Amino acid sequence: VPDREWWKEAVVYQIYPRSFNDSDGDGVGDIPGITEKADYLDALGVDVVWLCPVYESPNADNGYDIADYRSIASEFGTMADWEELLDALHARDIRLVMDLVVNHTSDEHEWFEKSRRKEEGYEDYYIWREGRPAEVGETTGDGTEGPDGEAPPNNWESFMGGSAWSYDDVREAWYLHIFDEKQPDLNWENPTVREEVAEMVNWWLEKGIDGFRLDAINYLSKVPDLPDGDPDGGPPVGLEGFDHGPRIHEFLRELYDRTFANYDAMTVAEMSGTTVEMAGDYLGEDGDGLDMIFHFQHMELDAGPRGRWDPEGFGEWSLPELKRITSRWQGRLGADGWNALYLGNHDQPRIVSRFGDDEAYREESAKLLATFLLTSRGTPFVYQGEEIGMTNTAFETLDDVDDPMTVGAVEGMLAAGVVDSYEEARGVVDYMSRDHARTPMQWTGSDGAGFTDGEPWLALTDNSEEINVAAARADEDSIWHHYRRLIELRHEEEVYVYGEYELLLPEHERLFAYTRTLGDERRLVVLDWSDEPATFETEAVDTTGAEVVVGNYEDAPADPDGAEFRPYEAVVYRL
Ligand code: TEU
Repeated sequence: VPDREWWKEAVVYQIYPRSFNDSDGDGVGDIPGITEKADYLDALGVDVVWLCPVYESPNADNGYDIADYRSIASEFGTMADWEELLDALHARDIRLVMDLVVNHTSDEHEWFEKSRRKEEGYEDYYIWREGRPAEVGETTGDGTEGPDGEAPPNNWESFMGGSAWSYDDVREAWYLHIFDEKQPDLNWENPTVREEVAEMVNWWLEKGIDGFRLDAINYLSKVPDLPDGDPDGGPPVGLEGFDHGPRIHEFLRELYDRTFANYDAMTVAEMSGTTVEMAGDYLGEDGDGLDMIFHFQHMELDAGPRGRWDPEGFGEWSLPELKRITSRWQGRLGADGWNALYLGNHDQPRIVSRFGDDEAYREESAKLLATFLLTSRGTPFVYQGEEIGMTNTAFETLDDVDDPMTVGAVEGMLAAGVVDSYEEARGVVDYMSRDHARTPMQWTGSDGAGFTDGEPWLALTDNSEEINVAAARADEDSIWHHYRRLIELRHEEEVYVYGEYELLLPEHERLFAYTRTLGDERRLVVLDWSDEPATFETEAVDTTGAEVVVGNYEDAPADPDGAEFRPYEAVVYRL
């Protein structure tokens, strides 16, 4: 058994506060709304809540553009409301993990206000540069119009589309923003910035929180001199200039030593572009002290050749490839290092629409995904709504989309002539938009889905009459109860947490099967991850005397060996 830690044994539930529960009828979820649902979280059995940003923000990116790290956005409530939430969760033995967004701030943060005015001590809080002379006919993209004849300092692009630079009229210089223009990147080369961040982190830890999820943290360190990126690189162009940059380990280790090292706090670092080979340098005492990483390899499986927003070639993925990716992480991180397990979050499509079948096999496939998530080795993260099998929605026009990344991607494709109309981009939007995960939580079948008495800030998915928490809790066979049972199982039996993982049938096109072993305890998980039957046959395990622990159909095959599994059937056996 690897070192026991509370966060290894925990199941985390992610809350996107805007869309969780609105207590005051303004159409926006809020903190008292979450507190009202503390018993709900307790009934589901989760151990930790990861709360997406609730800090003061102009909401250019729904709170990921922070104007004040130490205050609560008034639309979400007050600091007193937040303290009440913390108490309500702790009273139920549920811990609270906050979001740490320190690659950038809002342009409305006072640091930026001071920096753009070059106030003493703040000049270098952000990444300011002079423009370069524009070439004849050069287009510089949206939001980058500087003075005549001036182009941005380099060719880097933003994740939100267009140039990663905007011109600031006050300072008369360009600032870097790898996300929205209202999200200027902090200058981590500046030691004062690093001190300020550490102080803020400690301020929250002192308030009694239980950890942080570190947002986009792989981008902190930029290559000195900010050279032009490979025009065919990325997306976005310039990625190699700031992804896992030269001083990233130094910055993270320093932050750890100043903060997390002194608390019993869990950390999970969001890091796209991380391979399992890189993980060791970030994780644990031998690395930068981080506990877990959200890698993105399984999120990239179904993108088109030109990345996430490629309007062509998206949506296809292969099960053997998914097995290769997850098994690499399962195999490497266990005794040393630890996995963060997730299939969806607030930036990704709904998991049942993406990796399952949200029509004919919605119930079965949602339960299969739950089984996979909750019986793999690592700490599972359940995203709000996943536990009732919430689905993707549809975006008829670009006006129906709120997410700046989706909008930026479409506008970028229109500007570059990759598509000629929204219609041509709609396929990838309906498949990939971050807004799928952001539609309000469906609590009941009534108007407003029990989310709000007012007008929801983002349109509900049109299936809340059928898919909602009230209905799911009333039905013992529901997806919700399946999650609840699997979470309970993880709490009761250590083999699901600490057991060794072994993949079976790596090349099988339909079946995903693996064992978990701890001492004499052994479990076999068989998933038919397809809409057709499949026969399980392997020499690798002896299934004599196997007992069904949990399945998603009535009458699971008693002996899996040679048995035919039905579409999206998912069974856990005790061997
Ligand atoms: O997301 C960052 C993120 O997803 C990128 O690091 C990723 O590499 C890119 O989107 C490629 O698809 C986090 C938050 O989760 C997100 O909601 C924010 O918009 C973003 O950071 C900026 O704070």
